[in-house]
Amino acid sequence: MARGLLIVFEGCDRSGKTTQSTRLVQTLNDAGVKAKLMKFPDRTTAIGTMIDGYLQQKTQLSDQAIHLLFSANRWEAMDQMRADLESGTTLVVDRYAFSGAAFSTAKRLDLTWCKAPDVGLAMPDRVFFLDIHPDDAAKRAGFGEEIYERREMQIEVRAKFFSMMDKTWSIVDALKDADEIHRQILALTNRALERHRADPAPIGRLWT
Ligand code: Z5A
Ligand code: MG
Repeated sequence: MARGLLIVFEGCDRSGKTTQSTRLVQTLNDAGVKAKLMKFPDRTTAIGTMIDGYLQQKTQLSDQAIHLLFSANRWEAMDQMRADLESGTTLVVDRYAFSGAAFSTAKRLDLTWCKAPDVGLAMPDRVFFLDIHPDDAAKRAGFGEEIYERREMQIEVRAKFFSMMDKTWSIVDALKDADEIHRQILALTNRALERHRADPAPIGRLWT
């Protein structure tokens, strides 16, 4: 049996990652493809509770400490993620290590330092970048509630994401209608699944 694919959604605040990752899992499951939705930060764990307090500006942490907590929050999920992938489940993940590097380097931490704790995580097979200008995102519900939801920060983060892209990334116009975005992402996902079935590759290791 082929392993599952690791599909990641990245993008700035309010770009539609949760909307689109949820829809993708639903459609894949409906089509008989075993798929599971995941999200980082996972605020339900002990580490995730600390991250949530920081994001909601209830607690303070140094830039380095919060960066390492975000990474630890991924590592605590990694054994289960690898087991799911190996057993044929496709994982659809709402934010991943690229968010870690983009947000922390936007705060002027060094890129090599930022990547180091995430080196060796399972490597995404596809990354969908939902692209929206922060001025458009600000018009959507809920913008501005958490610590990084400021225009200047989001503009900086968006540029950092662009600097990290490689051939596994697809840029998707997040201003389009949600149905149209879903169709585009589904087509790209189905193509990746077909290619993987024809020519399966082992799970890669991120940034190695
Ligand atoms: N962070 C970090 O610093 N380091 C890390 O390692 C990680 C994260 C993993 C919390 O992330 C913060 O953690 C985040 C980065 C940092 N800070 N910021 N910014 P999060 O994932 O919990 O939160 P978020 O991604 O920033 O926000 P969000 O609310 O989850 O946004 P979203 O998932 O991209 O969007 P959405 O909920 O699907 O949609 C937002 C609204 O727009 C909603 O009302 C939708 O109905 C609407 N929407 C969605 N699609 C459309 C379209 N196509 N047209 C019109 N309206 C739409
Ligand atoms: Mg979200």
